[in-house]
Amino acid sequence: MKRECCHKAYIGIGSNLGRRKLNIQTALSLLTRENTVKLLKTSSFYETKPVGGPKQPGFLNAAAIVRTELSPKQLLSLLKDIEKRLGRNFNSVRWGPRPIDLDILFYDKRVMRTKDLTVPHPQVTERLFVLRPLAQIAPRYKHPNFKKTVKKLLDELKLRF
Ligand code: A4P
Ligand code: MG
Repeated sequence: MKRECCHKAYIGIGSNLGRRKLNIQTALSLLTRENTVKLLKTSSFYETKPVGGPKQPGFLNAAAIVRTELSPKQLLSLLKDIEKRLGRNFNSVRWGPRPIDLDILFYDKRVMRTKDLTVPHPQVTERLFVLRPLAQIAPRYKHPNFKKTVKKLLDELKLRF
């Protein structure tokens, strides 16, 4: 019998190099080619201005919800693998341009911090380019630290800009 699984992960997606829409679509199809990951929901693609880092092209941002049997660490390793396949240069400057960026925003209600992985993603509450697409697909998800929904975090962040 097929094992019913298990965890829900919320993925933040960004691209500002090359064929951005195609990069995101390819990343999503590579992600779900694994039978350990099932795509539940994908947001629209949002045109956004670069935040931080060097002068760089505009981004396309999106978010996705997946169901997975992978642990957070295994999922991160799969995301890094997909970034590598899409030509991401891991030696470039922090917050620099990239064909694809895949972040674990949330994983169930898990709160964790290791050398390589912090969940929830530490910048979630500060990034309109993350919260807008996420609020489209998971408005009622409650941030496990702040105890506020994604919709509320987005509304509060909008007031600061
Ligand atoms: N890492 C730790 N926690 C996580 C997590 N929850 N998910 C570690 C993914 N990775 C995590 O991350 C660097 C290392 O952080 C990883 O190797 C992993 O071990 P990264 O995603 O490769 O690097 P990054 O994207 O430069 O850093 P970070 O902190 O994810 O920053 P952001 O928030 O992704 O900022 N402007 C617009 N408009 N749109 C964007 O998408 N993105 C950035 C990058 C800057 N400006 C942008 C955008
Ligand atoms: Mg990132």
